[in-house]
Parts: sequence; structure tokens; C-alpha cells
Amino acid sequence: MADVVLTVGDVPGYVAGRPTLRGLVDADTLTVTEVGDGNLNLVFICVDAAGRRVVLKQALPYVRLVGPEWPMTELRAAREASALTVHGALSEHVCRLLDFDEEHNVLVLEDLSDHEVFRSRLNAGGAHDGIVERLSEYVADVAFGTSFLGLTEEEFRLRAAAAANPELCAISEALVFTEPFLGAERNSVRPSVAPLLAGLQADAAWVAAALDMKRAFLTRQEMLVHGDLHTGSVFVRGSGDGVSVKAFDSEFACYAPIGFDLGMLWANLVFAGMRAAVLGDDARADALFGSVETSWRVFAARFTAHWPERRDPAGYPDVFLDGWLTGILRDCFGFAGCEAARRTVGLAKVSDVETLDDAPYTAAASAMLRLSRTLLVGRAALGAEDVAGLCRKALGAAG
Ligand code: SR1
Ligand code: MG
Repeated sequence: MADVVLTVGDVPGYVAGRPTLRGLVDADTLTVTEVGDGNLNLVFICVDAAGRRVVLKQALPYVRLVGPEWPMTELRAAREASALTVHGALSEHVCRLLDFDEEHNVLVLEDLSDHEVFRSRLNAGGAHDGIVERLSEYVADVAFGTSFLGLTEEEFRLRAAAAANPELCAISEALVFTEPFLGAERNSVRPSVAPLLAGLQADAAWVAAALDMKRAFLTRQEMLVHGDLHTGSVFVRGSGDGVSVKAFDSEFACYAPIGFDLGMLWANLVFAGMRAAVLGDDARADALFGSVETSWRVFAARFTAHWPERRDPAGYPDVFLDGWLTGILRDCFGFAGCEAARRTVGLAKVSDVETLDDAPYTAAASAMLRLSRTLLVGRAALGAEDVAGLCRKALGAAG
């Protein structure tokens, strides 16, 4: 069955032939639905007559969003399985991996059908309290646990080398750090935003700052990042104290700067805030803009709580932590600035803004581009408490 791409009809036979899946679901009574709406993979939800459920995710040999003309290694399934295992050991806020079939690049995952995708909830105006906090704890736990101070130095180097993910990182290098800034055929914005984009692409400070973040992404290995921690990569159920939060889709995982995941998340929270703002819900917009400051506060507190666990306490006195956190925050802003631009301009956009009518689209997309410049160029001088005001300023600025 090597090189087989599963279809809905194949799945019961596949499950029946896999001893590791016995007891999870009954292959003879399985109802299978393909639900993959992401950019890369096939995803099957499987339910048996007793109501037991699992999810199968298969990596295709190409990028689904584009088609077979963009081949892509199926090894990404193994890399995702590995990241889910490492992250799952460090945090409860991770989708559980039940089985991995290396031969066919199939992950078997816990079914989270009683959850919803965070972005879908945000677009519908739903609650976000408690979610940003848990995600920020997840990033802090994984950041410290996979860092050079959470592991021995030798283990750190071995883990970083084993997590190399060059093909998927090449997607990020192109789509997150290069194309929005230097221009590419795959870019697009509506005509109302084109002059602003052209002006930015002619702005050497903006372009150079993005390329500096690309250099950081390529050359600085600090933690095993999720690699694509936008609001479409998070399942949520409930809110506040009773919330369940599960990050999924970690096929872009690699060793990269700690600020990468938080920066991605922050930009996507701001996209949701911009949507609320241009639809006239100012209180919701301000709460979402303010969630960036909350995220930093929770992350920094949690990361600091891990500090006493570090290997070699004498070698790294407390003053080191202060400098490390300062650098992480600066990176967060830089990566958020890249994500703000690339999800507005590049191949993989966000429904928060793309589903808007022209007038609100223009306001939100323009604001994200202006904010991108502020975050990237000004990143060394910003504090997390500045972000909400900067979002408002980006919305208010004309032209
Ligand atoms: C070709 S894949 C496009 C994007 O989808 C994923 O979610 C990543 O964000 C990637 O950049
Ligand atoms: Mg994804």
C-alpha cells in the first residue's frame, strides 16, 4: 500500500488492517467523512456505530492548496508526529497523537469534533477569554522544555538537528519572509490596497526588517516551535476557566526563535480584532488587541516560573533571563509584523479579512499593512502594552 493516497472508501479497510487501531474504533461499522480544508493534507473523520471517533490525517505528496505541480515531501507527517509527541509531553494543550503509520504518512489523532477551530469562532464573534492565556502557557512550556536550558546541551543539539524540516521551512521562508516584501506572482490584494503595498515594498526599512527576521528564522535555533501557530491551528471548546485548547497541525515544526510562534499568534489575534473593528464592534476589537499584552504577560510569567528548573543555574544567573525575555519580545514583534503582511498579501490569506466587503476589507487590510511596518521597523523600542494603541493608530491612519 506504499504511495497510496487514501480515499473515503479505503479508510475502513485501512483501519481494519492496522493492528494498532484495534479497540479504538470498529472498522466494520465506520462512517468516514473527508474534512480537510487546510492547505496541505487529507483529513478523515471516522465514526463507528458505537459513536467512537478518530481522525486520520494523511500527507499528500504535494501542496493541496496548489496541486501536484507543487510537490512536497510526505516526511512532514513524521515531523508532525514527532512534534506532537514532544509538545504533548510538555503541555496538555496539544492534540493527542494515537498512532503514526510511517509507511503511509498517516497520523491517527484524537477526534476533537466537540471543539471548533479558533479562527471560525473568532470570525463568528465568539468568546476568546482563557484561550490566549492557555496558548501562551503552551508556548512557554514548550519553549523552556525544548530549549538549551531545559535540556542538556548535548540533548539540545541532537534534538535541534533531528527536527530539521527544510522543505516545510522553505515554504515559510518564501511565504512569510520573502514574497510579501520583495514581491511575487502569488501575491494579491484588492485594488484599493495596491498603492499602499507598492509603497511599502519600496520602503527599504520595512523590507530589510523582514529579511532580518528571515535571517533569525533560518539561523537561530532556540526551541521546537509549532511553526504555524495561527488561529486556524487551534481547536477550542468553551471559554474562561472551563476552556479546552488544543493546538494541532504542527507539520511546520522546527527549531527556530522562541518569538516565532507567539508572533504568529499575535498577528492572527490582531486580524480578528481588525475584523471586529471594521464591523463596528469596538469593545471586541479592543479586547482582541489587548489580548497581545495578556499573551506576553502570561508567557513571560510562565517562562520565568520554569527558570529555576534550568540546567546549570550557576552558569546562567537571573540577569541572563531578563536579557533573554527582552530579545524574545523583540522577535515576537518582528515575526508578528511578517505574519501581518503575509496573511494580507501572500498566497495563504485569512478569512477574517478576506470575507469582508470592499470597504471594511480596505480598512482592515490597510491597517494590517501599516501595523506590519510599525512592528517590524520599530520592534526594538516597543512594549507589549503599546500594541493595542498601535492597532488603533493603524486603523485611524489614512492613505
Ligand atoms: C502552501 S502552504 C501555505 C500556508 O499554509 C500553512 O498553514 C502555512 O501557514 C503555510 O505558509
Ligand atoms: Mg495548517
